[in-house]
Amino acid sequence: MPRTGKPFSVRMSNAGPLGWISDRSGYRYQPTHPETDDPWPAIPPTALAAWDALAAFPASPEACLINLYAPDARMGLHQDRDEADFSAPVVSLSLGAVALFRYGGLRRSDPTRSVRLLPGDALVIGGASRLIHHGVDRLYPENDLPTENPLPGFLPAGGRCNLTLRRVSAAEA
Ligand SMILES: O=C(O)CCC(=O)C(=O)O
Ligand SMILES: [Mn+2]
Repeated sequence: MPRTGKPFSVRMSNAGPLGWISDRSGYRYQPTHPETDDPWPAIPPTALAAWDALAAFPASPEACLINLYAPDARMGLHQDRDEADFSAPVVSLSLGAVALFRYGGLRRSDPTRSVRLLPGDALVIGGASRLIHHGVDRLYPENDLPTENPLPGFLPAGGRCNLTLRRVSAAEA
């Protein structure tokens, strides 16, 4: 986390030309992994296909943030605003355990609602809602959905993986 250097409860990595990273000095997008300096791997074709089907945006995503939730991980209320172009949506894809997703308005103090995100759900955060506050309050690791672990060896039992596809730079005029 910026300033404190404390770890997030969610583990993160990226795919695509740019990846979102956070460290003591703040949040930013960069083309390489901060520890290995290697480029991020390519965005998986299935994720690109989801973007093409759902984003209604003429350019490809530049970043795919990979969030890995242990059963007790959560993500505090925040806005996705480190991107230069808010005309593109954020497309979010959920795998693994059910999550309680909270979303509100453009102001942090706006009232919020919650919805359960199931494995296979896609959520588009765009248009007038592109900058809404949102977060994940909890997982339901013992949910009774008849799903197998989609990422055995990678996703812990009862864990969740969320991918967010994003445009980072402003589209060329
Ligand atoms: O895990 C989720 O559903 C939300 C992830 C998120 O808001 C983010 O990565 O910015
Ligand atoms: Mn977010």
